[in-house]
Amino acid sequence: MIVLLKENPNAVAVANLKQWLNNEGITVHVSEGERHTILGLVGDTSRLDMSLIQALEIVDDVKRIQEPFKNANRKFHPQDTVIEIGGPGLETARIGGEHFAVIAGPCSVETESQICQVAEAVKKAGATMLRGGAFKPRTSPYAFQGLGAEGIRLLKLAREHTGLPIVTEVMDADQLPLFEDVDVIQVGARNMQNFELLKKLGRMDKPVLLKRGMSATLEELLMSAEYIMAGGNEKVILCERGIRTFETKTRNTLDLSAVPVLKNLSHLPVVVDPSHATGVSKLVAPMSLAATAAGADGLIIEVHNDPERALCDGPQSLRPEAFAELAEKVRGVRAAIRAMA
Ligand SMILES: [Mn+2]
Repeated sequence: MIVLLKENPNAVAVANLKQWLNNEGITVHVSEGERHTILGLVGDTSRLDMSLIQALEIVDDVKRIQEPFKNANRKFHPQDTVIEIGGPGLETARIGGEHFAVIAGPCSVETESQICQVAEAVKKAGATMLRGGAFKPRTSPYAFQGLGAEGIRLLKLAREHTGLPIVTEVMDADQLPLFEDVDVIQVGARNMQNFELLKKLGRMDKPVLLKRGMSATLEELLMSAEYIMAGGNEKVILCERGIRTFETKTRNTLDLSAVPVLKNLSHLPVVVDPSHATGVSKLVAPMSLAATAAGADGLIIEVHNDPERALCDGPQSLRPEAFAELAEKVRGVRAAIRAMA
């Protein structure tokens, strides 16, 4: 971090600032120019509040050289993080590094036969985890809100049948006791900056799939990951799910450049959600293949056995047959990329 001081700053105030920084464990290098003095801050500046320094009378400008996130930063952890999901009696799913995860299932859990049928079908097609919403954050309060605790019970039943680890979304910290036995807890786009929830997840020993908020920058997404990691939980999976732009032909705009940008900045695995990004089932396959080629560590795809009658997100859901075809092509893209490496 670099602090540019105003001309002729008050010497006592400068000394106080240097003393305060030293107390924070920061070494200060001073370089005096003809008119301006620059302080170079060396050490872990991720815990410093830039705005506090900026607000000082003697300070003209503050610039960060290093990103404000530390735990999620690749600079301090060059190797890709590999997260292992599953446990006794379950298939082991790995994500990150060489491991690619395919997470598939319906937008919401509706009935026992629905979730079990979809689970069997996606497993057969090569999915490594089962997704399904029990608590649904819907835009309208009059839309189907999910089965709640019963939905989680049905997901566990489908897990028992197939051995697939389950991924489902928490909407409120009060619901967390119900998620004790869930394999991956999803934080939805609307909750990406629910910092109290993130802090609680940080104290759990459980993988978290963190979705990017619809108008969040990548740095904000990484800062939210940092909230979880700062509490000691390092098992964070980042998810690009489309951002809000002026385009209306797709539900959101899939920001594919997020994949290489995040992978450069962070060691955490990155998955892409082409279903919510596009909102159109026909666009799911091409964007899944593009995301795979762009270096994603996994995909999360909505699959429904009867999309016309789905209670949520039918228009963007793939039928099991289409999903199986896509899963095969994804393996093809991965093989082609490995062959080029
Ligand atoms: Mn959905």
